[in-house]
Amino acid sequence: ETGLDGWLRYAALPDEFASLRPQYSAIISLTDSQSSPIFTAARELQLGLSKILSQNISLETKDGYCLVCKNGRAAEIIGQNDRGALYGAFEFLRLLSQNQPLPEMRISNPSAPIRWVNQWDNLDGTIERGYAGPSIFFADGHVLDDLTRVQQYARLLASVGLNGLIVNNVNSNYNLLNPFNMQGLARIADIMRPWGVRIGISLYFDTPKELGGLQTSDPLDRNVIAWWEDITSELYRHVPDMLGYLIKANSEGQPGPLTYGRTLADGANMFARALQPHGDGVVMYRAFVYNHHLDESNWKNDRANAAVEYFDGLDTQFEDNVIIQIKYGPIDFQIREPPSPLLAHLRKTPIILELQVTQEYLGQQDHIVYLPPLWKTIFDFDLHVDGQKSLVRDVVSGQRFNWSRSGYAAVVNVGNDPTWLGSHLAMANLYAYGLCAWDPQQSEVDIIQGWAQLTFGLNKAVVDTITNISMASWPTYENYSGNLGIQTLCDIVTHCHYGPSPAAQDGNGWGQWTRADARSIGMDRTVATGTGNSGQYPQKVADRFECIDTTPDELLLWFHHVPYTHRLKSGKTVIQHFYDAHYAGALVAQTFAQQWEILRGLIDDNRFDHMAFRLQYQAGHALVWRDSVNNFYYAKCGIRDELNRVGNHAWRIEAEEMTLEGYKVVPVTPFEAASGGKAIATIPGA
Ligand code: BDP
Repeated sequence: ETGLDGWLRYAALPDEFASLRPQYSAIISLTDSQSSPIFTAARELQLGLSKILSQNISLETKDGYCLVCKNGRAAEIIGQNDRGALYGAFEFLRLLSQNQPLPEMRISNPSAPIRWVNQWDNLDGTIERGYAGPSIFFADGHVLDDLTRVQQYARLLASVGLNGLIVNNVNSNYNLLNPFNMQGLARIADIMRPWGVRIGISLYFDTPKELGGLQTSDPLDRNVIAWWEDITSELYRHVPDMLGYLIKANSEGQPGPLTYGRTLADGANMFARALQPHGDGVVMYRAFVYNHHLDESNWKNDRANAAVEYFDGLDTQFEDNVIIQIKYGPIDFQIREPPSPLLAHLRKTPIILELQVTQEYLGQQDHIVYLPPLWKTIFDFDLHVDGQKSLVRDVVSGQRFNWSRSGYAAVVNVGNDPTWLGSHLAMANLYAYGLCAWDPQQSEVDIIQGWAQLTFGLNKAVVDTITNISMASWPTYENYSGNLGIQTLCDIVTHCHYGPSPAAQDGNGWGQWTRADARSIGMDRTVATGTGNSGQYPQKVADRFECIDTTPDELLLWFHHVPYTHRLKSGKTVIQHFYDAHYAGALVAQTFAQQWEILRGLIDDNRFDHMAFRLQYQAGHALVWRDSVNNFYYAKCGIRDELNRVGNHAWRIEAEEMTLEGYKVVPVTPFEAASGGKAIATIPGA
C-alpha cells in the first residue's frame, strides 16, 4: 500500500463481521447538486459501503423527506448543514470500518467553528518546512494544471471535520495575485468546495508597491486602500466563498504596517474593511511579530515578550472580522513551551490557536512524535484570566469570552509524496488534529487507536504496538533533545531546525536563547530579576512561574536561570537530569524499531518496510542527539556524569579507527556533532 488513502482505505470487514451488518438497499441524497457536500456524502457512502461491506448500492436523489424508522435497517445521517451531513457520513463509515456498533442516536457538534489548516507552499512548488516532496498546489510560479491530489487532500481534511485551508506560505509572494493565478485559485476552491473545505490565502504586505506599482503600501493611504479593495473584489469574483486573508507582517524581515509608522490594527483593519462587502471573510492576523535582530547582551530582551508587547492596547481597536492567530507557545513550536501569554490578553478580539502538524522542530517526520499529548498541555492549561477558570480550550472555542468565530489552525505542509507527510506514522497527527479541533477533550489514546485501526487494520497486536510507540514518542524525543523547558536544542543558525546543535541557540539575534555558561543555564524570565515575561500571565499563573519552587521542573529553564547543580523537585541536579534523560530517551528510541518488528507480516510489506527504515534511522539519530547534547554540556560545565557514561563508551568502535579504503578522517565542527570530534568522509575519485 502506498499510503495515499491515509485512514480512508475502507478495508473490507472480515465476512464474519460483515454478514452481521444490515443490507442497505439505497442511498438517498437530498440534493443532486454535485458541488454540495451532501452529494459528496452520498457518493462517499456508496464507495465506503462497497469496499467495507461489499454492498453495491445505488445512489438516488429524490424530492423527499426524511422518515425516522427505528427498525435497525435504515441509517439516517442528518446534518445541521451540508457539511454536517458529510461529517456524519464519514463518522458512519468510520464506525463500520472499526466494526463498532452503530449508535441509536449520536449528536456531535464541533468545539469551534474555525478548524483550518495552513500550507506553507511557495509558488515555485517548494514548501517551507515541508518534508514530503513538492507542492500539490503550485509549480513554476503558478497553480498546477492537475489538481487530483488537492481533491484527495480535501477528502482527508473533510473526513476529520476540517473546513478551511490557507493555500500558500505565510511568507507570501505577490505573484499569487496575478490574473493567471487568480484563475488557479478558483480551480482549487472549486475542487475543495464539494468537501466543505473553503480556501483562503496569505498575502504579502507590500503587494501594492511590488505588484501594483504604487509608491507605498501604507495601510492608511487612499490609493493603497482602493488597490486592496479592487483586488479583493476580483478575488471574490473567482472565489465567491473565500475565507479571507492570512497576514504575516513585521516579522522575520517581512514588511508590515509598522514599516509605515502605523499600528498593527491599522494594517489588519485595512484588509478587514476590504473583505467586509463580500460576505463573511476574515483577516487572520498573526501574532508572530518579532524582531529577529534582538540584542542578546541586554539581559532584559526576550522574544517571548514580543506578542504581548506588540498587541498591547490593541484589543478594542480591531474590526469585527479580524482574528488574531497565535502560535501555541510564546517562541516557536518548541518541544515544550508554556501557552502564549497573549492568549490571556484578548477579550474582545477573537483568536485562532496555531499548531504545527509538520514536525519542524520535532524531527521533521524522521523521528516519530505523536503530538496530541503535547497539544493537551496547552488545551488543558488554566490561564486564570480575571481570577476565573479559563482553560485555553475554552478560550479558543469562544466560550470564555463569547466569541462567535474562533478556533484552530495547524500548519500541515503535505506534499506530493504518496505518504502525504513523508512518513506513514506522521499521518496520525493530521488525523488527530482534526479530531482535537472538533473536540479537544478527546483522549489521545482513543485517537491513536482509532487511527491505527483505520490505517493498518483491526489486528490487536498492530493497534497496541502503534499505540505504545506513539504514546511514548513525545516524551522520548523531549528526553534526547531539550529538557526542562530549555527548548528543542536543534540547529537554528542554519535555519534547518534539525539535528542537535546546543551551541547554536545563543550568540545570535533570533532570541531562542539558553544563556548557558560554565556555571549556569536557563532564561531568567522573572519579574524580579529577569525579562519580566512571567508577569505577562494573569496573577495566579504569574505567581507560579515567578518562583522556582512553584515552577514545574519541565519548564524550569524556560523561566529561570540556575546553576547546573540546582536540585530539581525530583532530587536530581539539572545537569544529571540532562545526562539521565538523554540516555533514557535514546534507550526508548532503540525499542521503537524492535516493537515495529512485531508487525512484520501483519501489515503490508510496503508500509512495514518504510517505517522500519525510519525507526532504525531514528534509533541511530537519537544516539547522535544524546551524545551531542551531553558532550556539549559536559565540556561547558565540567561536571561528571554520576554514572560515568558521558564521553565514556568503552564498547564503541569509532569509524575513524577502522581500516579505511576510499574514506578519510575529517575534523567536525562543532565538536559535539561527532564522537571525538571526528568523522569519516569519502575521498573524491577514490
Ligand atoms: C518559523 C519557521 C519559518 C516560518 C515562521 C513563521 O521556521 O519558516 O516562516 O516560523 O511561522 O518557525 O512565520
